[in-house]
Amino acid sequence: MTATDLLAAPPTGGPALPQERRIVTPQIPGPRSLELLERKKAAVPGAVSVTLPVFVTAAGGGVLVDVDGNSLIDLGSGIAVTTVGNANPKVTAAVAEQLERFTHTCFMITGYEGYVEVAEALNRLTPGDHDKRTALFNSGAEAVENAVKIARKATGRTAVVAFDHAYHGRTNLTMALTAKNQPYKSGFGPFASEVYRAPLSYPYRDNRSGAEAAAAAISTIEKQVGAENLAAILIEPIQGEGGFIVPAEGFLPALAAWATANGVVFIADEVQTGFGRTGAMFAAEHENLVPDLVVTAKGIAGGLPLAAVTGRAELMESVHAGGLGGTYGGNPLACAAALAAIDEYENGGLVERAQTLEPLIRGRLNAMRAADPRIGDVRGRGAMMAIELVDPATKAPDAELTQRVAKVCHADGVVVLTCGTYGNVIRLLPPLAIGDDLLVEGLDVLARALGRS
Ligand code: PLZ
Repeated sequence: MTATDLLAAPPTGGPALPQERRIVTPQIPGPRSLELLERKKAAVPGAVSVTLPVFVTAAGGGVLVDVDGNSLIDLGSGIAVTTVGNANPKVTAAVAEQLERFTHTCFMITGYEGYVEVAEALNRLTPGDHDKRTALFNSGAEAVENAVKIARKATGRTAVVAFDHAYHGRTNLTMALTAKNQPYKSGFGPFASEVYRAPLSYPYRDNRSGAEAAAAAISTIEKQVGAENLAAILIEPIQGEGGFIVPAEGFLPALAAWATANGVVFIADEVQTGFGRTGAMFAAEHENLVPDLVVTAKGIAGGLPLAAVTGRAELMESVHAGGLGGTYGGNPLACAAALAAIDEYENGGLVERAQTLEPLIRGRLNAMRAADPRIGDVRGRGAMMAIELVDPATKAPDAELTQRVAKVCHADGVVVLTCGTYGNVIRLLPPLAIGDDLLVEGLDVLARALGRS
């Protein structure tokens, strides 16, 4: 099939798409993508930048097919969103069915069952068997903002603590909560007040046990904020954009225990780590953590925009009637998608799939590390794994090498993403619908790319 044939009859997405890496143009991006890139440049501000400027026409399983007919291995899942697989057939069927019935009412005007069902599912699935409530929103950032609103209202306090390397979004409050200046914050201030930052546990760089790192964070909080002023501690159980940093064991439980003892709301931002990604339904489970509030988004609805705050009933009910909401929050199409996706996570073996992928990915990355000391660290959990690239002599972050490796992977038809405060981490977030062979091929391409960079 030529690229023109593919365009004449655009392939449908989902697992029916041939699961292969196929490069049919002399270079990626191919000519049609380049044409679209020119149109993008004239129509969309450069501030909305594109990592790999191919334009997608279909996707599913573990591949993205572009307008030139190239089929790329997807090791990014649109940043941990299409965990159930792109255009997952159960998700598309559920959305199509809902689409025929109604597309919107605004849940604040007239209700519908899908919203309540998603709330019930999240109340059941998030850690802890206490009484819970869930409110739905559109994006991770919006949900984080609402979690902070709820914590402030419930405690009557204003301060919020976030951590080094944190990423929580691009809205005004979440920019303040996000650590990294470029590209997220520079020139966009003034930022929301009453946001404070504490040191994280970063085992590769701080040589601290979880308990030591927690003691340092708690000391910073007590000395610089004061528990009596603190509404919430907000933390990603594994730092996502900040570099896939898995805190040392004991760090998170010690913080949570301190929060509980001091009447501080402990908020887990599971936007990137949630829904099977780390080999548990939620990453907090790896350390038996029961957060007061859990923020979810991304993987929740198989690609449709949906986010949630789930938490202790007494906190969630502390907010006055009408105090939470939004025109589109819990849109019926997104709820239908979420119910199908959640069914896949619960009953489709996807959490187990992430557990199976972990040793496969870790094994390959460790082998790469043994052969190349520029890989300073291999880390992550489940299908959320990464390598940190450094100068082997000094451990200095090597962002240029990271960019080169990513570019070679892209040119070879594998979508990998970078991250990290220092821009020196290559992260892997494959859809859990990817086949082993394709994943291994993608990892081989990554290994070759490193060898050539
Ligand atoms: N919390 C932990 O990872 C989104 C950001 C991509 P939204 N991460 C991807 C980019 O450059 O904008 C994220 C996250 C964590 C919150 C968010 C924000 O989620 O749905 O992008 O608002």
